Amino acid sequence: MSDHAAAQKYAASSDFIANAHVNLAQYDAMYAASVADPAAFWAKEGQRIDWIKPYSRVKDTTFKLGEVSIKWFEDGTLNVSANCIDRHMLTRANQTAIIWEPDSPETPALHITYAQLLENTCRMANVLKAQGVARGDRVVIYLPMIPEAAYAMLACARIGAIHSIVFAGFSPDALANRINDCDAKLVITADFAPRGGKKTGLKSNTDAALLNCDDRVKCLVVKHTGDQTSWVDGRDIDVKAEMASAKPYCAYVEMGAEDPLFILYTSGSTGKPKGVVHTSGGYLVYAAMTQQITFDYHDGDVFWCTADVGWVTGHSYIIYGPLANGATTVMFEGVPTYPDAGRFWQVCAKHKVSQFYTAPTAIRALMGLGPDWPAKHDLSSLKLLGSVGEPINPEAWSWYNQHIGHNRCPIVDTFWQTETGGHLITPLPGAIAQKPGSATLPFFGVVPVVLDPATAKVQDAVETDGVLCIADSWPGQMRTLWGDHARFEEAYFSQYPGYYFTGDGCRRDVDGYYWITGRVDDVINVSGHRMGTAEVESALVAHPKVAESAVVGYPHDIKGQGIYAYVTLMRGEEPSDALRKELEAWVRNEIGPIAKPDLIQWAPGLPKTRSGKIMRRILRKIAENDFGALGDTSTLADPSVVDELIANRMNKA
Ligand code: 6R9
Repeated sequence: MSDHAAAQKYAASSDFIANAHVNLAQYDAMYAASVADPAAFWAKEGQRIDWIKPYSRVKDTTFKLGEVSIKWFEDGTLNVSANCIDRHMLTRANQTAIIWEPDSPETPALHITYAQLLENTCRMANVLKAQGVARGDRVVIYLPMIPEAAYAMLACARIGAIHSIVFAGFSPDALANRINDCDAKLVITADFAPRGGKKTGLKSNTDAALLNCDDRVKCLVVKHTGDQTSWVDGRDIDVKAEMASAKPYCAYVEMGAEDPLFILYTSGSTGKPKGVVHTSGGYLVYAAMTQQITFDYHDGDVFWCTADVGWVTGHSYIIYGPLANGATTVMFEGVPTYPDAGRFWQVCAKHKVSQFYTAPTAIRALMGLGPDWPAKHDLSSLKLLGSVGEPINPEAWSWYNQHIGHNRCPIVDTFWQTETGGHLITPLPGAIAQKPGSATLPFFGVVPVVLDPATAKVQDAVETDGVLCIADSWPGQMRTLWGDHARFEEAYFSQYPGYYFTGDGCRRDVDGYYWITGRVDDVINVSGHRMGTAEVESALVAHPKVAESAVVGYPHDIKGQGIYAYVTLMRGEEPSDALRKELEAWVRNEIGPIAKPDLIQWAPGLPKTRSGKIMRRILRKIAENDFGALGDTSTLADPSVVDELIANRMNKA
């Protein structure tokens, strides 16, 4: 197996460290304090945001099965919208809050100041109020990456309504399920969503969804492209027109720290999606703190998180974290390869982006198109790079480091989840040297433990592997599943009583660094050897002809599980038996004979969610030659790749 401890360490430059919010000595001291006395630590950090009524009770949490309850800053009151906007008005009214970069580079970008953000949010809030939306009501947001998405989120927070964003790439069925599950009063959508030069009809999708929802659900429509859509009088409302005539100010509502801020559905592997609930106070403190410290954000920096707001990463690191800190945050409507494969880098240069945060899948895709694209653009404004969503393989890390960061930007590999609200395990760039592929060490207040999956015993040795659990609560943690607290306890606290179970496997190396090996159900057992599929994938993509790969297990007569690898080749490479042999030998060389794939299928495309996660559940089914019931495929970016993979499956036995 690869030698993690010996992996090369990369530290930030001494200049970077000198200016960083947190250096190593500070990290050590603050981390120790955060776990020795969490209430005292967070009592102080809670002051990062403005409270209407101060809290006196900081932490009231238990992971005890049957009684799981998580409350932070419980008796404090605040308004999240006021924290993200109003409190900056004295000092930053004319500073840009949001830079909106449209799908087409021909369309001018918008620079939305904090003063404009306040006015537009208030107008939107008044439109919602006029439609009868009140504190505690649910509002579903089904919008492209446009400024109205930010206004809608902050308008809900302002009046105490609970938003639930549904990816603009989701199907009418997925939308209807979510509207019904949270019993939303209203859905906010747009006529069309332009992405990569193509337009998706969001309004027509919403029309289809609403056929399966209560007749009372209202529909606010942002006329974004201006193309014609159908219109249901009495139900559909032109938001822009209503905003224009609405009052430009709306008072914010005093909310309890534990009042829900949003529900975000995650694509649970089976059954109906889980409505993850985040509340107001703890979530905002944690999003703000991690945005500032993990990315070492300073006043004047321009922060760009490329996620969609329909993903938790967009919630915490496009909207709530940056705006709570008074930052300038970039919101990008488009895709990395439109109009060409240099778009990300062109946008970085155009807006002088300081911190750039994206997913390994995007990096691998762009890596496959070659280093000439980034080389065309001035990337000298970049100070730090980030990665999120899955383990980043060392080759992608190196490419990112060399061709984007020019070997001078720390890379923060941030491990976290929809459920965790913000980063759990991540290098702090001025404090912790990075090892490519490792999320390194825990954020403040986070107590990771590694358990043996069979015995549930805590692994005390520093160097170990097992399942990753968290021993105590942190303020950004989810509080429940919408309408189903029993399922919440069952899903996260029942496997390993007393702990929050992340669902991920990990290794801890001799330096105490954590290496996330992927979801536990992605661990395969080949002839008695436990192996993270990510490890085999990482070896495959290290081959110069391989662009991407996904590895799953399938039943194997002799080995228990065999290794089934789906491989996407670099553009211009042709599949052949010789190349198949070459890849087998390559993996054997990289990891060892035990990791040699038993079956390799050439995959022109892989089934991915809109957030870029490969849906291994589907690939497992195909590999098992059991593709009758693939389950919910509504969250796939391109469902047609599945048929192609089934047709050319390797395990027809
Ligand atoms: C933020 C987000 C969560 C799952 C998580 C894990 C994987 C995320 C990672 C990572 C390795 C990282 N994951 N970040 N694995 N290294 N830096 O992605 O939330 O969509 O809920 O996914 O993603 O498997 O459990 P979410």
